[in-house]
Amino acid sequence: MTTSAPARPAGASSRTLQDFYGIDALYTTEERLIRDSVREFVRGEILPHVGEWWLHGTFPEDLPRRFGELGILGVTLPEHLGGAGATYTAYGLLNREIEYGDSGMRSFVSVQSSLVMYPIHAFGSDALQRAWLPGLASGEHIGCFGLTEPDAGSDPGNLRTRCRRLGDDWVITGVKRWITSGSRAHVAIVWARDEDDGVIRGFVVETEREGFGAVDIKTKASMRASVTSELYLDEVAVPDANRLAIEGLRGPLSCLNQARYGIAWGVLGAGFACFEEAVAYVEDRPVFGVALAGKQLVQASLADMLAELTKGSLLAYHLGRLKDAGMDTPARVSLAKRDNVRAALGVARAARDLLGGNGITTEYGAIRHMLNLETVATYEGTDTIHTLILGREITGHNAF
Ligand code: TGC
Ligand code: FAD
Repeated sequence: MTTSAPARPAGASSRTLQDFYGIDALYTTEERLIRDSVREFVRGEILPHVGEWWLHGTFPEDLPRRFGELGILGVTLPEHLGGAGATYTAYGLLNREIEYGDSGMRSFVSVQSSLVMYPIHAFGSDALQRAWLPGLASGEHIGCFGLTEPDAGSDPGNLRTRCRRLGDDWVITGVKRWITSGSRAHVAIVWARDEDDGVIRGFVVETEREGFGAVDIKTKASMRASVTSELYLDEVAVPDANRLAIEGLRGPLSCLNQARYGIAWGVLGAGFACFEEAVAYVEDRPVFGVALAGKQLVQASLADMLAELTKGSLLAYHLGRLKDAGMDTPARVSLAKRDNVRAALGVARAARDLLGGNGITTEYGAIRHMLNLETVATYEGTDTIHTLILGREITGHNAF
């Protein structure tokens, strides 16, 4: 009698695990096409290099134009302004695919699309839209969004950057900190307080203007493949035509709704990348004479990861459809941003653990994603801020 080794058990495919509840069938053909083209780009052009970029703190300078060629910058905007007139669900899907590669790459897309193109489209004059949107869509121009300051982060209502009217111009002075793409930007959306009436106003500021400077923050242990800068504005004069037609904190906060929505999708990509890496690793890693995958506690960890990511995917999908129908409230967006970041961060930490010592190297993605997600949990409203937004929604009491 001959004996042969038992057939290796076949687990579910990564395609099945990424779509455990069959959401794929609910996307339109166009949404699937956008998703698949971004998926191919990320797997072919980003994943092979991103570990090195991250380790060396390098942002791939050709990426903005490559994203522009893919047609994904400002994808929800009308075609005549460089967009694709795509749904917000498509925008969510492409964020998820990009963040499967790296949160820093997704950050670039979020800022360009949600925090720069969105306010120019929503609050800018026709002339500002024509001047900036096509170049931002093609990646020829890069934008940044300056809200946070050294002493005003979670509480942007306390920002100190000031503006004053001088004839046909406005003169802006102040410091912005933690600004994604800051030193690469051709244009900055800057939020400042009017010295006369205390109103917060937004401006489209060309970064070549006299008095504008940007210095990169080099000591990051997170988001290392993304550019983060401090902006200095020293009596920068811009024409009144560059002022956005929105007043008060609701101006910048309405931009944040767009970006937070994208993040709620994006982090699922990072989570799935870590989950798939862990599933593959435990299959091949022997411990105590058997594959790690055969251990009950390991399976429990994987089951928790799948459950969290599947629930997050359902949340993102439904929020996408609500947004496409104009029914996304800020509190709904806060819940999805908060909980999907929590889910992705939990998965990344658990995956890193399952990889043992290998899990601390950038030869694997888990620790890179895990450290990036620490930033994602902080920016666009910290976990605490979103908890307090939900608390206010539930009780009516403002507990900030
Ligand atoms: P509050 O009194 O609540 O509101 C002031 C005015 O704003 C309106 N509003 C909103 N409007 C639109 N969307 C929202 N989500 C809004 N939330 C509030 C509100 O109706 C009111 O309007 P009006 O006309 O009555 O004056 O303001 P508050 O000072 O109590 O602050 C509220 C709080 C804490 C929720 C807000 O300040 C906040 O969200 N803080 C977090 C700050 C934040 O998220 N910063 C992000 C900076 S940008 C960034 O991180 C980019 S990362 C990019 C990347 O790389 O991906
Ligand atoms: P703080 O506001 O000082 O918060 C510190 C701690 O206090 C946090 O734990 C917070 O949750 C907690 N806290 C705050 N308020 C309360 C409260 N009421 N009760 C209990 N706890 C509270 N900003 C931009 O404008 N543009 C950008 O492009 C941008 N990109 C970024 C990129 C990176 C890599 C990073 C790290 C940040 C970026 N930010 C950007 C800034 C980001 O939005 C802020 O860091 C964030 O809003 C938190 O502000 P803070 O860092 O000042 O922290």
